[in-house]
Amino acid sequence: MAFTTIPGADGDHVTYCRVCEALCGMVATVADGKIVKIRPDRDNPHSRGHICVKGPALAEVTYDPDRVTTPLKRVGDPGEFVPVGWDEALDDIAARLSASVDKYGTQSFAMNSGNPPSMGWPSSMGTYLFSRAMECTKLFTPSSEDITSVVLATELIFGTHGFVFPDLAQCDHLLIFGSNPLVSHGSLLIAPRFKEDLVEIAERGRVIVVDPRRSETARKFEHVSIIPAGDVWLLGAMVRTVLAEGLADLDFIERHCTGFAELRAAIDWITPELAAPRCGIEAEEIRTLARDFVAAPRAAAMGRIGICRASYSTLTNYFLHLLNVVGGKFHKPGGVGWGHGGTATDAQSKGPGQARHKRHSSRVSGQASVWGTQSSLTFLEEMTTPGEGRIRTLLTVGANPLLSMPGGPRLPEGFAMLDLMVSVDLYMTETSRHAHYILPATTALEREDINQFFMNHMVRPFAQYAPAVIAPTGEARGEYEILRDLAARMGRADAFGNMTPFEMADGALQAGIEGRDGLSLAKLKNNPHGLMIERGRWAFDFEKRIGHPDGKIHLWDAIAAEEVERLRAEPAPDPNALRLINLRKLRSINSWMHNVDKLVRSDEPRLLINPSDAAARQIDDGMAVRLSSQWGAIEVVAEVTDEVREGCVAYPHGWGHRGAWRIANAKPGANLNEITPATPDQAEQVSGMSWLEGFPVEISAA
Ligand SMILES: Nc1nc2c(c(=O)[nH]1)N[C@H]1C(S)=C(S)[C@@H](COP(=O)(O)OP(=O)(O)OC[C@H]3O[C@@H](n4cnc5c(=O)[nH]c(N)nc54)[C@H](O)[C@@H]3O)O[C@H]1N2
Ligand SMILES: Nc1nc2c(c(=O)[nH]1)N[C@H]1C(S)=C(S)[C@@H](COP(=O)(O)OP(=O)(O)OC[C@H]3O[C@@H](n4cnc5c(=O)[nH]c(N)nc54)[C@H](O)[C@@H]3O)O[C@H]1N2
Ligand code: SF4
Ligand SMILES: [Mo]
Repeated sequence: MAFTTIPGADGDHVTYCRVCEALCGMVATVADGKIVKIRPDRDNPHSRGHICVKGPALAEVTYDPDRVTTPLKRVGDPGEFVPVGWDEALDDIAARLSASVDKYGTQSFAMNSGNPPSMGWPSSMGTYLFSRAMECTKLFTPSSEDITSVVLATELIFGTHGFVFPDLAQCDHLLIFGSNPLVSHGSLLIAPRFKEDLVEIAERGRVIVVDPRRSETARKFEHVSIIPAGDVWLLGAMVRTVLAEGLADLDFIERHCTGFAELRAAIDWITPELAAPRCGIEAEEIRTLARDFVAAPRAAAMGRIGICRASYSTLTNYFLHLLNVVGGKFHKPGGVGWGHGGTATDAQSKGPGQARHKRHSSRVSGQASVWGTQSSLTFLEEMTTPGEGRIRTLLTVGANPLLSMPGGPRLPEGFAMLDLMVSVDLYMTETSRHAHYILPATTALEREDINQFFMNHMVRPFAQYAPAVIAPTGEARGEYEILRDLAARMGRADAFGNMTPFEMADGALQAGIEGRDGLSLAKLKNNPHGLMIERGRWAFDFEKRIGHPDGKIHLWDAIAAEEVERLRAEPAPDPNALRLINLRKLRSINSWMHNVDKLVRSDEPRLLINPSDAAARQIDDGMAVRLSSQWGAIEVVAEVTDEVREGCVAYPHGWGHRGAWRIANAKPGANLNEITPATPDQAEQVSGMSWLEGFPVEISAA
């Protein structure tokens, strides 16, 4: 089959999706200059014909009549804009931003970059380099609702935050804590055919899913139901069982670890009997889970956001790593470990103190930045509290914090105080409608890209370059182009250097792993469906990847010790409390695809509630209910189902639209972040992580 690489030319174009981390291969058919069809790319050796409903829907987003396709300047209240030319917009922004930063210092400038731009290479490089150009010290990202706790826990143990993930290809006993890959398609580990991998693991052995909800993944495999946020107890007691029953891999520990005796002494009190009522799993079952895990020769334990956003999420992730390490599953086939050798990205992540880096504490609450990004819970206070360093200018790039951040609905109080707010986005969203300028970005189908940034956390490494399928709609431009131009107009383009993002990527590809991959940009361009890369995942010397100066894995650490003491003082949970957990659906991605009719037509956000909790509150299926917490109240529709356990309710975020979206605004549903804990004192203090799983809520008939 012949393909064309000329943007907008009629015929078939090979590309890949950038909606989620699976990066599935797709083929887009263009006729009369327009995308008329998107189908899975069966010749993509990585995703091998897998896509989900959201990939093709990128075409609907691209041609959405509600999309912003020309720079907009605000002329009145939020939402009142007129079109302007690029030069006029960029010149005015550059002049105002420069004047403000000259007067108030770079600490008065903040950036908020969101999830979609991080899925692409030029878009993420553009955002990163602009933050460097501006010497930005106030960077807000979704990290504190997503990964900071993993980053910190990984660094405490390994001295590097290079992500550790399971070897799905060879594992035959997989424990999954708080992830639903059948819907999310995975995160911090890339396997577009995740479901197939799990099915094969289950055929060889077992897949066990620990989740308060009988999720799509839990339904298909073995489900262990847990009290929301109970994982710290379960994992602590599992590690303790491994130690107390003499199951630890002493040989590995002797050679590669420090802190074994301290760990043993410090967690001996976390007995399965103590943990059982706190996680809702019988003591004997906890022991069995631990014993079976250690006994399986090729076993791995993985976790994701379900265990990353509770009040002990750093310690939870710490225990998860410990389970793999002391259980003898680290850096071996079928176990867990780093990706395939070292890359430039790894070199940057190596070295203790990177993640813990508390360079930029909030000048108001003192909450520290972790991994270079601020806790979202400090965003509002940094805009509204007077004094030196108050945020006066703000750039958002592909972020919608009004819907995606705890306390988001209150952000307009801060936005109203800004001298300048600029949003680079596809839409006039709940957030960007408050900006002084909206600068229209291209969609993934309108820009060339390369996936090299993701290669190192692929279960099977794979490289692909894709040209743009079509030329940008209207006057839309890529993030890299926009931000480089803006920096140049401010005389700050030095940070962008002389190389294009693709020249940089080419250099990294050619360097490969010790020059062994034999890749280059030219080679990828000649292989449009992408290339699998042969690298022995366990062939490299993992000790070289450990960042601690002593070259050892640290089983014990001062921060972990403090967190264990804090846990010890934790009062027993209120058995009558109703706790909320978050929900992701296949047809939805965070807040931004709800304007695609074919995705949302049959999808409405519902509050899942167990029949016994519903009966106790006289709530029927389909009833409008008031869902409230200490931080706010929203009205939602209940769905009575035993999919969630007693004492647990689930609702998705990213709804309650009030932007300039005709379809999304008309959908029912409320903004979950109206009721999530929203002040800095509610963050997990060591990591700044928001408390999104397992916080107490009340429900009554509306
Ligand atoms: N369709 C779709 N795919 C997506 C996204 C999306 O919005 N829609 N978002 C993307 C993004 S940004 C990310 S970060 C990834 C996330 O990828 P995942 O981490 O796989 O996210 P979820 O699908 O939300 O799965 C989390 C699971 O944790 C469970 N859980 C909640 N609380 C707890 C708890 O206290 N303990 C335990 N053990 N489990 C708990 C939930 O019930 C849920 O089943 O998904 C990505 N993929
Ligand atoms: N309560 C609660 N809150 C959560 C979560 C949760 O589970 N529960 N999940 C958290 C997680 S894991 C994440 S990652 C965040 C997501 O948080 P955000 O990234 O802030 O939110 P998104 O909904 O992904 O919004 C992305 C914005 O980017 C725009 N956009 C889409 N594509 C592009 C593009 O190619 N270029 C540009 N410039 N803009 C684009 C969209 O129009 C939208 O305005 O939400 C977090 N918030
Ligand atoms: S799973 Fe769906 S959203 Fe994710 S990359 Fe593949 S097609 Fe895109
Ligand atoms: Mo995320």
